Amino acid sequence: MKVLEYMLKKLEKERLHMTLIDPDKQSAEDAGKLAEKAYKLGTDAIMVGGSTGVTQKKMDETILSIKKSVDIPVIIFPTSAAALSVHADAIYFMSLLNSRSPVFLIRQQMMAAPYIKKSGIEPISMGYIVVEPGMKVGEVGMADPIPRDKPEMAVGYALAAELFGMNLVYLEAGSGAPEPVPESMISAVKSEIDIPLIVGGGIRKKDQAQRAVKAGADMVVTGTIVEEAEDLESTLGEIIEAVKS
Ligand code: 1GP
Repeated sequence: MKVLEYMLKKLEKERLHMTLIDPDKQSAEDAGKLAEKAYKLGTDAIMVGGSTGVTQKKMDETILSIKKSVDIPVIIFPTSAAALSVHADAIYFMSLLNSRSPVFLIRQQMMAAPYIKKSGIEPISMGYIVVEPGMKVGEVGMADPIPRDKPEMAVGYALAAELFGMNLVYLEAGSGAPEPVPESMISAVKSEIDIPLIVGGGIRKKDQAQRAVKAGADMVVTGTIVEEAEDLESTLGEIIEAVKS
């Protein structure tokens, strides 16, 4: 089954949780161990990517190690066209819709497209929208982050993604954000679009995950909590439970 099909099928019954692993933050072997723990706790897919320091070698080694440890899709969350990997099941073929730079809107994609087509990795097209504070990805991606009190701007970008024919929309507060995407923005976007909505950035506690889902997130992404938590069972475990309940 294709990865998008797997997601859409699961979404008929429940909300999804995805675990983000940054290949620059630990060894490939440790990445495999983290992914295995998250998998056993019920995460639905592993995303691999980061804003800085991600090389092709790190991507390849990390993805191969994760693939050995889990039986769920491994999806590239790309930094640039220079660090992709044929070992993943799918790639978010994404455009940072509120970037000021054509590099992140379409040029990286222009460079990556021939490789993706040739490799046979499944592309899942996604409109990526960075919300304040945006953190590192906002800086690196030269975003004009959506102000937290301007949900209508997020709605406009999300609808544009849908009208472009994209498969998914991702509202991103940035990895390690002090506060997740505001619930009012999640619900405003969700009420206007018909494609699934991913929300991530700054979600560290079960009540934050619960509120995101209640506001309309179809899929919740957590990354930092997996890197930092000593006791993944009680932190990530509770978040996944909150997403599913
Ligand atoms: C980043 O949304 C993801 O792209 C995850 O953010 O690291 O804050 O969980 P955190």
